[in-house]
Amino acid sequence: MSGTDEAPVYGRRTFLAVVAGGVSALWWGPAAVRVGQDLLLPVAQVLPPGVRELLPVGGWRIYTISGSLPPVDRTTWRLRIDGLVEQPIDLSYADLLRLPRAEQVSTFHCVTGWSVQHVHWAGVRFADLLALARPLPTAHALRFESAEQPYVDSLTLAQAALPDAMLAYGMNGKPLTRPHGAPARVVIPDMYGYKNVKWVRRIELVSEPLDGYWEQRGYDRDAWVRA
Ligand SMILES: Nc1nc2c(c(=O)[nH]1)N[C@H]1C(S)=C(S)[C@@H](COP(=O)(O)O)O[C@H]1N2
Ligand SMILES: [Mo]
Repeated sequence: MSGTDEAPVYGRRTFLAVVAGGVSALWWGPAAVRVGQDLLLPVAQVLPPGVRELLPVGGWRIYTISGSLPPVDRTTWRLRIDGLVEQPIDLSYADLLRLPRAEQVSTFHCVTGWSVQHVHWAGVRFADLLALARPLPTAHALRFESAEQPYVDSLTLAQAALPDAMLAYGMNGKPLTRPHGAPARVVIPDMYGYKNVKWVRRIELVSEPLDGYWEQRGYDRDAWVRA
């Protein structure tokens, strides 16, 4: 089941629910819009243009599923890369910084309708990260596990190889902050925010992609940002 497949459900009834009480949750709440089930609705699809324009653009909203931020200690933090690999590894934060540094400026889109333009990210391309562990031929996807349980998501190896996908440890010239997922988070600007797992502590190589936290709640596994 996917949110878009169920488009009729997000008709007038949904719009009224959003307008009647959902808008403040949508702006400030961790789980965005709730309509009966736990669904983070694509607001652009739900709201008529006049209301859509009222949505804030240009500012981050900090999302958690637990309502609290995982503790961050860069001196003890480890990133585990395991699963279908020749060599499972544990990287320290210093190890991560020693890998080839990639930088990019990209736009971040949440499926609920807000975006942040010109975000400057610094981090490591997945190819450089995975080269250390050497994925087996049977590995076709990455499963990202957050320190915030049970938040997980996955990308195919091909998606992770996109030129602007990375594991980011820096944002706008500073180390990634705790609310944004320190020490490291997934960045994949071509997909909606929910694929951009924060507080990543484990990357498991798996044979096929699997449903992440929001996908188990109805969102598309391939979360390509609509033009
Ligand atoms: N661990 C974790 N990662 C997460 C989320 C979350 O709730 N927990 N929310 C996702 C969603 S829906 C979005 S839009 C972005 C928001 O990133 P930000 O909190 O840095 O603004 O984080 C994504 N990664
Ligand atoms: Mo989101």
